[in-house]
This record gives sequence, C-alpha cells and structure tokens, in this order.
Amino acid sequence: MSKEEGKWAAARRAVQCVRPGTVVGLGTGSTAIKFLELLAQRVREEKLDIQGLPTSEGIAEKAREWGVPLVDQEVAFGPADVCVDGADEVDPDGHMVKGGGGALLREKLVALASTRVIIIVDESKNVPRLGATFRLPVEIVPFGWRRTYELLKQEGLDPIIRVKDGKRFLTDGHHYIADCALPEKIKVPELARKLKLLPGVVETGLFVGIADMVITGREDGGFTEKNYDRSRFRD
Ligand code: A5P
Repeated sequence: MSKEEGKWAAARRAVQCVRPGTVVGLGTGSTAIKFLELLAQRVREEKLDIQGLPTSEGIAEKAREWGVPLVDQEVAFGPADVCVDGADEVDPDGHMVKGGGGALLREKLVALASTRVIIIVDESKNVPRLGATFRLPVEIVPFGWRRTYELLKQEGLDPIIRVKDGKRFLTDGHHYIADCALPEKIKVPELARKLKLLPGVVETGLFVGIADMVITGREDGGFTEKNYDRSRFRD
C-alpha cells in the first residue's frame, strides 16, 4: 500500500474512459505515465484505435516506445476528445497547480485543446488551498529573466529559479521555471490572469477551471471521482 497504488488506481479508472477512434491528450508525470502504460496495453491487446497528443518530449518518446500512435502535429493539433494528466495540487474547486515536471506550457495547450480533461491523482494531491504543499511553477523566457524574476518578487511570490543537475532547468520550449510561493489568501483566477500579464511570463502552472473530472486513487486500490462545471470559468 502506497501513494503508487493510489496513482495506479486512478490511472486504471481513467483508461476505461478512452473510447475507440479518438484523440487522447497524454499528460506528463509519474501518474500520467501509468495511464500511458495501461493505454498502450489496450492498444496492443484490444487493437484500440486511438492517437495520442503528447504534452512533453518525454511522454512522446515513451508513447513511441510502447507503440501508441501519435497525432502528426504538422497536420493538426488535436482537438483531443479527452486529456488525461496528473497534478501537483487540486483545491476544492478543482483548480490546480501543475508543472512539477516542467511540462506546464504544453500541458495547458493540450488540456485547452481537449473536449474533456480528466485529472488523475493520489490522495496527497487534494489540498485545502493551492500553495499549501507545493510551489507554483511559472515558465519564463531566459531573455531578461532577472527582470521577470524581480516582478514576481514584487508580487510577494518569493520566486526560485529551478535548477537541475547544477544547471538552470530548461523546459521543452527552452524556457526557465520560477517556482513561486503562493500567499495564503489568494484569489486564484485573478492571480492567474495577473501573472500572465507580466512581461517574460510564458505560462503559469495555475490551471483554473480546466479539470472536468478529478479521479483520486486511494492506497487501498479504490478511487473517488469528482466532476466540475468548467463552463463557469469561461470568459
Ligand atoms: C508535469 O509538469 C506536471 O504538471 C505533472 O502533471 C504533475 O507534476 C504531477 O506529477 P506526478 O503525477 O508525478 O505527481
């Protein structure tokens, strides 16, 4: 029994939601990769006819390795019928922090090009407020990064430029990530909009009103599902 079992339980439920003849958004992270493994199994064993729309180079590579056909993005970018992805935090309104793996930009592009977004998490990801357990990843352009960093600092977000293997972490889009601390009392939709307006900010890991359903897998192998009406958050 572990978090891992919770992730598998959520992934098992999500893979049942995939229908033949559809395009499936493929999320990134340790939970989403479990979903991909199960999806690949269905492709192999049931000859399930789907095409994947990957959210990172890493997940695209795995999909190819496991025999899951991918959409040719030179021809079309989705739309995907369903996108299945993980999250770092989910609040009671279904808003999320994502980007722990650095794939937030592509994850948001694919989620917003999907008819239905299913989020798969273990119980540790459900939090009373965003920022309770995780910093908010903000993707910024390397050019002039110090200025963007200062602007984030002025917002009271205590940014830390992400470092991996002794070097500044680079996303698939060759950008930096500033991991930010979220103050206790924030209005999530307002902050998401405000951060997008800062020069140098490419995207934020705040996913507001994007999840249609959150599947939480439990350590005992069971799961719970919660549905959200995301039309409430469309401008
Ligand atoms: C990747 O950039 C992230 O948004 C992941 O979806 C998120 O970090 C969840 O990852 P795990 O499933 O590994 O916790």
